[in-house]
Amino acid sequence: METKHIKVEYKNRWALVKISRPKAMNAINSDILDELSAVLDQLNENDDIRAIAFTGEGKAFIAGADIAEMKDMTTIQARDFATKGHQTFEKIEKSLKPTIAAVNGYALGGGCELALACDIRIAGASAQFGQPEVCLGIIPGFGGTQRLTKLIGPAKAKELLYTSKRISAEEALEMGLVNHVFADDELYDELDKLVAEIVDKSSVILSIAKDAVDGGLEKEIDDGLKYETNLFAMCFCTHDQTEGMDAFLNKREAKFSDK
Ligand code: CO8
Repeated sequence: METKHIKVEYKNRWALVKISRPKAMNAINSDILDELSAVLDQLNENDDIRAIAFTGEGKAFIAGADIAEMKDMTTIQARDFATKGHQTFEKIEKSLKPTIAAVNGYALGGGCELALACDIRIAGASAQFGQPEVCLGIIPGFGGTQRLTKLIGPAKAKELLYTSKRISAEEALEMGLVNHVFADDELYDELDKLVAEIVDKSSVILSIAKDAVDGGLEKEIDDGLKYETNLFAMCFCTHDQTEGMDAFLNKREAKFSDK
């Protein structure tokens, strides 16, 4: 599929999705959402791709949704735009593959929200995060009020929303918004290293682990533990459980077949 603003780099068993509209700081418009959605469908169905990472072209990760496109929206158009954003970001959140945001610059509004839909976030030292929507007379519409709150708690999320302030990568690290901060020129090497540690595992077992964590977030602890128990038991109907344990006991490298 031809895409104008989404570039996909195929790496060794994983894909790097680059949002590429640098003249507008990679601001997300409807066309970008359509392209991203189609690219995610392809990657999610591709068995050779075992993890998906996201980054931005130039000095921004994504500086938010396109303000010029939103300015004159009707209520219905705004609802449709937000719904399209949710449907697209859910393809990231609910992907069976691990997802990683490599935040290389501004991750504001919808950009921060795209990073929040990923499993893991890493950032370059000069990256900046924020939810500046109230300055524009709106609130986050691509999941920011929900996912940010779950990740860093309601008090910190509200402070970011109410003040609209931009925070540094180091502050984001302290808040638990990102997993790691690296020097800007080391971000992609560190991404390579991180993904390499993930893609050599069994993709079927990784998807079960992701399901256990995400499914448990919605549950009380007792129900969450039952959910984990069932998923744990399900691992024992996979070939990769037999292979992983046999490899350990015979002191050899496991060769997972994703079955
Ligand atoms: N939308 C449209 N254009 C943008 C955006 C954006 N979000 N961000 C930057 N641009 C454009 C600028 O207008 C400018 O265009 P031009 O060259 O034609 O004048 C170009 O990108 C370069 O930007 P700047 O000159 O401003 O570059 P600076 O380096 O001075 O500043 C910033 C970079 C700090 C990133 C600054 O551009 C900025 O503050 N951008 C806006 C950030 C923002 O408010 N983001 C939140 C947007 S709202 C949102 O994301 C809501 C999501 C949910 C929507 C739900 C649907 C209803």
